Amino acid sequence: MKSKNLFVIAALLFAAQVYAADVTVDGAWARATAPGQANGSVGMIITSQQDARLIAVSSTAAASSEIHTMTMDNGIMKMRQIEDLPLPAKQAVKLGPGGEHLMLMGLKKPLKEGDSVPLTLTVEFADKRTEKIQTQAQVKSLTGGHGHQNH
Ligand SMILES: [Cu+2]
Repeated sequence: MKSKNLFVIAALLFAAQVYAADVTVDGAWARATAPGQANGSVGMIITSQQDARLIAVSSTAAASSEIHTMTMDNGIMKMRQIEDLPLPAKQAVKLGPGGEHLMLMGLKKPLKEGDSVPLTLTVEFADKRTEKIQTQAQVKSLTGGHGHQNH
């Protein structure tokens, strides 16, 4: 009886790993913030093996997290929240400055180079099944310490 239970657990773990491989997140990073800066932006590369959408993001480092896109408005780049982000099958979707990105709203403390920020992404597949993916964003300073941060 005991070994049968173990087998069931092993089978469940195996199934969980198969699902987890549906979506991979690579190179998640967050931009270091200046003191007093309330929000931080996050980039990464998401690859889903089947058609899916990123529908939510959360982080314990911020009061709330949003999916953003950049649009041109009278020649000025503006950020706008979007409800979801399509993840076409087997396509690497790159998030980062200048395009779609994730936004940490209401940071609990400034993001410092070398820190890592925990993130939970929620992805919904075409069959309505959802999956949560945990990742850590490495905080990087893109400006070489000059502090030109206009995000
Ligand atoms: Cu943004």
